[in-house]
Amino acid sequence: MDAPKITEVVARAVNVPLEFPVRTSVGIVDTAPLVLIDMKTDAGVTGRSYVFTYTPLALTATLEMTRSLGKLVTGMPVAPAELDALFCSRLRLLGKTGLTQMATAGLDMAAWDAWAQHLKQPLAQVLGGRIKPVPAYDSHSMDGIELGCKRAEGAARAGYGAIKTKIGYATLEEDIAVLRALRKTVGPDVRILADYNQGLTVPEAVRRIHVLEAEDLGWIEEPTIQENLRGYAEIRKRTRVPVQMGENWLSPEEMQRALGAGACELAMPDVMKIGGVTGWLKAAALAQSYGIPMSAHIFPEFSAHLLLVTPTAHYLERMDLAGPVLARPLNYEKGSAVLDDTPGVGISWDESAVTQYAA
Ligand code: SMN
Ligand code: MG
Repeated sequence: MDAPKITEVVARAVNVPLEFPVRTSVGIVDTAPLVLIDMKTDAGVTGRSYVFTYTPLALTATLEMTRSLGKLVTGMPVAPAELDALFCSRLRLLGKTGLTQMATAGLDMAAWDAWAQHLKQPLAQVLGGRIKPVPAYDSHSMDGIELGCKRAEGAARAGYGAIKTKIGYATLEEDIAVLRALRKTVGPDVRILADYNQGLTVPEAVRRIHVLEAEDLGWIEEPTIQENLRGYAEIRKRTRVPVQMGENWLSPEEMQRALGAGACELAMPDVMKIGGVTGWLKAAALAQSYGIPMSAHIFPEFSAHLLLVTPTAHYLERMDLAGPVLARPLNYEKGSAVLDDTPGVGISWDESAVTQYAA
């Protein structure tokens, strides 16, 4: 079966409101700046994906990078491996990282979606998996006690087996107060995960995590600056809460360096930053070879499919960034993402919302 040809790539910028701002110890994400990608083909299918730029400051540049690379691949077959080879060669001198990595990943995801639609199968099935529920944790923010407990209560009632909160308050005492209030709300059977978003120095991370060993946490995420692999190994040596990281790895090679340095017990690549579906598959093989449980960072629509073919699959992160512009937001039941037999990934846009939130 010949691969369809890419006839046009349409990229549009939106800035989507968030039900809850993503408050972290190092900054707040108030809205979701997204580049929406439609990869049209001559087989009547259109691959769709989105890229999240974290700040509106990066939205225009990422949009234009996506459009330029979209023009480059127009006319090529929807063959993700060939597109990846072209991106790697054409971006060798500049570096396939940062915004160029995000733009190429968006195009990679759209290509995989188009290919799976063309095969009339869900993406997970094209990759050799079977459709089944994908366990998720409900991801919250640095919400303080009142809102934090309200969100935690809702998540427990909805059947989530785990929740994530963001900590790194001014004092360790405040971290502990929030964590204990959450524990009181959800009871002993719901896992509590904590995310420092790189906010601590290594000595402060060792000090705080040492005390948090008594709080029965599922993981401590990004305790310090994620490039400091030696620092992560130091924290792991001196504390006993599983260290989680990976959302900021900008390639499978970066992941390999972190795992090789013994930086973390757990991994959570981001399907955009790691290089799309193509990058994710390489990351999944790395996690397997190191025996590391692998979760996904945001992008739940693609990540749900990818975790079904990840040998050491751990958790999907439920954090809805694109929901307001999706015609059909991802479905969750009893704390798991529930996919159906829709071909591809099932992303399509609510065009009136896209117009409303156009950036
Ligand atoms: C996070 C930070 C910024 C935007 C989205 C998500 C966070 C996470 O680090 O792990 O959810
Ligand atoms: Mg995080």
